[in-house]
Amino acid sequence: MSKSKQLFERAQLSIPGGVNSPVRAFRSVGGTPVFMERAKGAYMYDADGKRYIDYINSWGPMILGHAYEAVVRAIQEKAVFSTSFGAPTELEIEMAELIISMVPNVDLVRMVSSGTEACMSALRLARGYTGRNKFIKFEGCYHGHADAFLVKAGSGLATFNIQTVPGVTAGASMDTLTAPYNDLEAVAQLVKDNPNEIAAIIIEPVAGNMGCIIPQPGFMEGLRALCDKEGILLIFDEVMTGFRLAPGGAQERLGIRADLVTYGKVIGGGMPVGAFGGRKDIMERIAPLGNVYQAGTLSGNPIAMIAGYTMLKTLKNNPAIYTDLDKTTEKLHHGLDRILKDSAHDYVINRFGSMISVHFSNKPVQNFADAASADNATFNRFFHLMLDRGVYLPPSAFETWFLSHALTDADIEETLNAAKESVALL
Ligand code: KE4
Repeated sequence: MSKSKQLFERAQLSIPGGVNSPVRAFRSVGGTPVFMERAKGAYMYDADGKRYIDYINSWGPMILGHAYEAVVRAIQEKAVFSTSFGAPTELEIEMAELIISMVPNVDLVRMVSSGTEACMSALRLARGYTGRNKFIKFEGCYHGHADAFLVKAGSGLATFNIQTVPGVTAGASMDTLTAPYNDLEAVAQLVKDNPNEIAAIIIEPVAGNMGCIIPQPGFMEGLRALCDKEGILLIFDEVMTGFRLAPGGAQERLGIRADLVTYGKVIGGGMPVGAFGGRKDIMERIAPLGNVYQAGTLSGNPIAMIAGYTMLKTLKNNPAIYTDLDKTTEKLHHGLDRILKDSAHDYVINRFGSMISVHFSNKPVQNFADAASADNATFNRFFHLMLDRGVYLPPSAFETWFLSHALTDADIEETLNAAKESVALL
């Protein structure tokens, strides 16, 4: 029996489902989750010592590859001066100033400890600022597990087909309105049906929780115009796209300015960090300046800050990382395209920057319904065939693949060889 199998059996005796986050449990793809022991660069090594080329990268954070020297060293050096003060530090100012220097339209930023906290806080702020209760999210988008967002959400809820979440009360979700991604008309109708009641529209500007779903031309611009016209705040959930698509994230790549932006993943360099920020007049409503309360014991703690600061500084000082990442992802895309084109399978590959996903679908995948109607059983088989060949993909068709700057041409070649063998066996 593999060490992962043994560990998974033992884990289930003390942790619900044996994992600390549902998407890790391989529930939709089947089989035993691989227990990892260490990682370096583009590779992870499981408890049996088997090597995998990593296309999850901790669901986004490890954009520079695992155990990036400068980040590890910075954490080691900082840890000896205490891991948390619960008091303000200069490093938090430096982190905030660095973020503001990299992203458009953020005058003030507040650090938190996860993407969930960032999105939850941004929604509360939008409601407090506008005095309105309702908000619009999109089917298949995932903004963390705060109650109001667990309506037609993506990521693990789509993977496990969880339509309603026990414990989320009608009161908590009654103000959540939903529309299909890329459907501007549906959004306009919701706005028309709820005059002066909608505080915010929150969106993943490039979606990654139903596979990678790309905004169609005019969609984001339409949302921006609608928000301007109706006094609604546009919130970009850049937990995945922030600092991954460009130093300025999706706002930079798409050329659209959101009113509030949330961050996570890359911003912490692998440590628990989230953040939300935006226009001064909005952010000034956050306590202690304003009365929209938000707080956190470990918000801005020195270890998380130095990890995130070191990663963001590296990204800011080496913009070629982004062009490299785009090129590597393009190589992967074109290689997979060549392999799948020669196969009997219908497929669609969606790619934006270093986010990519493969859908076994005979039509474009532009929203959640398209992603859900793809042949995801074939994806699940593809996942295991690739895993057997040492390629670690997200264990769900409702996730995007994340590439790291540590991937070499040889790694891409090895991945494509594994894909060639896997597709032939589908
Ligand atoms: P966290 O609370 O997991 O740090 O962030 C929540 C979140 C918010 N917004 C977006 C766009 C996100 O993708 C996420 C988290 N993403 C999932 C992967 N699809 C995290 C993996 C997990 O749940 O274990």
